[in-house]
Amino acid sequence: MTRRLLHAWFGVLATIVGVAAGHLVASLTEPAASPVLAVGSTVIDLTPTPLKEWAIAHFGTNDKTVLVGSVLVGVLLLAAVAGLLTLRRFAYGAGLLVVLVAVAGAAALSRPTAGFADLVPSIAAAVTGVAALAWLVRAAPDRTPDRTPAEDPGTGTGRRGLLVASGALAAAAVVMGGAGRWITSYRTRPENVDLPAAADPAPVFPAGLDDKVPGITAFRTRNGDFYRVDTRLTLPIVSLGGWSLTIDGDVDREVSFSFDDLLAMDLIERDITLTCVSNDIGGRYVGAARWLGVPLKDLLDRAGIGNTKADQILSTDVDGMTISTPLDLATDGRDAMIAVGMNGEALPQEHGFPARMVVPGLYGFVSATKWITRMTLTTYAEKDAYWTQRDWATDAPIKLSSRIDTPKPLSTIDAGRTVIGGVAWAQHEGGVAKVEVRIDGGGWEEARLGPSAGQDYWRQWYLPWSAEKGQHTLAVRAVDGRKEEQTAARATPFPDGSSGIQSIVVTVS
Ligand SMILES: Nc1nc2c(c(=O)[nH]1)N[C@H]1C(S)=C(S)[C@@H](COP(=O)(O)O)O[C@H]1N2
Ligand SMILES: [Mo]
Repeated sequence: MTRRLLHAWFGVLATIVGVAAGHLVASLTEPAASPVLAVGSTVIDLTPTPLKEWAIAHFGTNDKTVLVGSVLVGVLLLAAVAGLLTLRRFAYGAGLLVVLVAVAGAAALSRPTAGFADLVPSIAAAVTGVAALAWLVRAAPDRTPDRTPAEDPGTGTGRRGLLVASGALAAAAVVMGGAGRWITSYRTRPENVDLPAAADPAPVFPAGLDDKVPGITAFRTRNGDFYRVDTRLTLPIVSLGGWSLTIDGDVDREVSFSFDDLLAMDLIERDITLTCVSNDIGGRYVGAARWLGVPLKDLLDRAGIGNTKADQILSTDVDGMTISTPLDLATDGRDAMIAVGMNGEALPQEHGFPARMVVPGLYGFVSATKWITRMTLTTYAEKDAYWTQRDWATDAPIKLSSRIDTPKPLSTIDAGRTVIGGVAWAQHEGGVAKVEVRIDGGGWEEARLGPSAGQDYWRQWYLPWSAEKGQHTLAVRAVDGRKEEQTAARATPFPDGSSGIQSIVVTVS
C-alpha cells in the first residue's frame, strides 16, 4: 500500500471510530444528536421540495437509508482527505476532522428542541476521532530509509503496531456502533400499555376479500405493514410519565392532559384510512387501521374555543416539528381524534406513540401529527407549519383514488380465468360507491366491491377476467358516494396530492 493510500485509510478509519463513538454517546442521551443522523436530518429539512419529492418517489421508504448512506459517503471522502493531510502535518488532518464534527454539532444544535447537551455526541466523536488518527499516524511505519522502527521507537512502531492499532480501532467501531444501535432500539421499544375499551366502539369489522382475491391488499393493514412517512431518522424516546398534551393559543383556558387523563376520557373507536400526500397514483403510502382515541372536540371543549379567532390547529411533536390542520374541517363533525390505539394495541413507536392526531379525509401532512405534545389554536397568517414553510397546501383533502394490486404492473401471468383486484378510497366523501376497470382501452366495466367499513375507510374491489395471450393494458377508476368521478387529469403530489388514473401493462402467456 502506498503511503498516501495508507494515510487516507487512517482518516477513514479514525472517522468511522469517531462516528461510532458519537453514535454510542447519542444513544445514551439523545439519539437524534448522533453526528451522521444530525447532519442527515438537517439535509432533510433543507432539501428543496422537488428534490424531496423525487427522492420519496424513487427510493420510497428507503429514501432515508439512501440519505444517511450519501451523507456517510460524503463524510468518508472528506475523512480520506483529512488522512492525507496528516502527511503534511498532523494538525491539518486533525483540524479537518474537527471541522467535520463541528458541522455535525451545529446540525445537532439546530434541531428545534436541542440543548447544549446535544453537542456531547459530537464532542465525543471529535475526541475519539482525533485520538484514533493520532494512534494510527504514530503506528505507521516510518519511511525514513536510514532508520529502522527499532531505532526510532517514538514514531514508527512498524507493521505489527499498525495492524494492532487498525484492528483494535475497527473492532472498537463495530462494538460502539452496535451498542449504540442496540441501546437506541432498547430505549425506543414499545411500552406495555393497557388500553381501556372504547365507550363508543366501531361496528364489527367485516371480512374483506383477503382470502377471496389472491394478491389483493389486506382490508386492514397490520401495524407492522403500515406505511411510515415522517421527517425523522430516529424514533423519539417518549416516557409516558413525562409526556403530556397541551392545548394553548387562542383558547379560553390552557389545558394539559397526561396519558392517563386521556385514557380516563370517553374513547371512540373508528376504522379510518390514512393517506400520504406524497402517494403517487398507484402508490403504497396508504394504510387502513382501527383507531382508538379521544374525540378532538372533547379536548378542544375543555380548552374552550367558542370565542377563538383561530383558523388552524398548529400541532407540535416532541421534537418541535409542526403540522397545521384547518380548524373548520377538524371540527365539522367528522371523527377527528387524538388516537392512542391502533388495531387493538398502543400506537407503535413508528406511528406516534403515545398519541397522534387522526382526521378522516385529510392527508397526513395536515392532520396526522405523530408524537404530538401540543395543539396551539392560531391563524395561518400568524404561524407557518413545517410543510407550509415548504410551500405545500394548507387545505388538503384526500383525493379520490384507486389502485390495482393484482396483477402486478409488468408481470407475466397465465392465460385463462383470473381476477383483477385492488383498493379504492374516498375518505369522508361518502366512501367508494363504484369502481370501474378498463381492459385494453375498451369500455369501463363495473368491478365488484368488497364490504364497506364506513365512508372513511377504503374499499377492496375485483373483476374476474378471462385473460388471453398477449400484452394487455389495465386501468382503474373510482366514483365516490357523492357521484364524483376520479379525474383522469394528472397532478403531481406537490402541492396538494396526486391525481390521475392508474394504468398498468401485463403480459399474459
Ligand atoms: N411528528 C410528525 N408527525 C407526522 C409526520 C412527521 O414528519 N412528523 N409526517 C406526517 C405525514 S406526511 C404522514 S403521511 C403521516 C404518516 O403516518 P404514518 O407514518 O403513521 O403512516 O404522519 C404525519 N405525521
Ligand atoms: Mo404524508
